[in-house]
Amino acid sequence: MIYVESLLRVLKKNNINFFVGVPDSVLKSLSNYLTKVKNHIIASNEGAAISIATGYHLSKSKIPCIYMQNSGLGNAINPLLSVTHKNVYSIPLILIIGWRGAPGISDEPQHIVTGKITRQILKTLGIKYCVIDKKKDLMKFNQLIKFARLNKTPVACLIKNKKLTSKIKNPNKKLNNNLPNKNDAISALLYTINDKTLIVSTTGYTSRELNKLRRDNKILKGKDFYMIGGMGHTSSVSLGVSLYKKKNNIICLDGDGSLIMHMGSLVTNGFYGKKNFKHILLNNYSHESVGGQKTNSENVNFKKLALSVGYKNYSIINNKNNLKKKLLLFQKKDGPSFLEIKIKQGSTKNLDRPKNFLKIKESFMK
Ligand SMILES: Cc1ncc(C[n+]2csc(CCOP(=O)(O)OP(=O)(O)O)c2C)c(N)n1
Repeated sequence: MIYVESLLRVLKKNNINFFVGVPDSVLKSLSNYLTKVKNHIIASNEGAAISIATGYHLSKSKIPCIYMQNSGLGNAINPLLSVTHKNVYSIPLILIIGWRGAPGISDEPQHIVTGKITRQILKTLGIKYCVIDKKKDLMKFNQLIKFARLNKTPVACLIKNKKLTSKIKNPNKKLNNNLPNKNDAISALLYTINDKTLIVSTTGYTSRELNKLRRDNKILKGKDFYMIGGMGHTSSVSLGVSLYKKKNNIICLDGDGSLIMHMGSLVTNGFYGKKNFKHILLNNYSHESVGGQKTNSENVNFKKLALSVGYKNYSIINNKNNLKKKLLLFQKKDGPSFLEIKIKQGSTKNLDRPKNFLKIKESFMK
């Protein structure tokens, strides 16, 4: 086990005290600890995190630290190759990467794909790395930081699942009991859709809740496509489906963290979306699936945002009353439509995960 406190001590010793990243379940104790730290930014996506860190280096001449899940390397690759690389601007960065799907550790198929090649990706990017499994690995990490400083280049450490912990416990969250939770909202939705409804649901607990509710209640109306990966791309997949399935209502079931990750997609949805495009945002102001860290969505006026990029209407649900009625009404409106449902945190315990992806895809396509 590694304590966040020990990891941060190594960084502090090297005069590193600026942090930016995207939350991840493997690094949950790190990002939760950092909420108490002054120089800490939660970025919309991992490419933005690398870029904010680059800007920090340009202004302070100091080395920043970036944290992310290995699936976020996909978002980070562009600035890592075309801006910070040794042969381009040569920017020293310290990456802390949560290693989902590390070989030998059981994980979900989508994580196993990325986990298997994570070291290869880093090698291809020319990024030296170490794996931190035990306390003594922190010495290697320390050496790498010195290498980054000397050679003005990004370096990384990989941390496997359940290896990082902290002495500080997370505070209990205050819940607004007037709001529905994710389960309330999704089950109400399932009782209002028709046979032709196609739901595309976002990464994390939303897809898992939807999958479980379908199974437990044997709801056969409509079909789902679970975005178990590709965080932030749910509305784009929905748009793609909606353009050529004009007789079906397409419901994009999004999260605030996911929507913000690739918010530019809203512009495309607003421009190209047709009557059947229905975007539902389950807004709990947090990355609940990976530990409840802030998404900063409380600063977003989704009404102004959606209407300004071409959505035809915006509706809001901010209490538990008449959920089904409101959801039915929303689905009757001609889109592209946007519905914000304010929800409280709190998901069903021990949620299992969608399995058999090929069957899910085939059933959706039928
Ligand atoms: C590119 C990428 N970065 C990070 C993650 C880790 N991750 C999985 S779910 C999730 C949180 C999603 O937040 P939100 O959309 O608000 O939904 P909630 O968890 O609150 O239901 C994160 C950060 C990921 N899967 N992919």
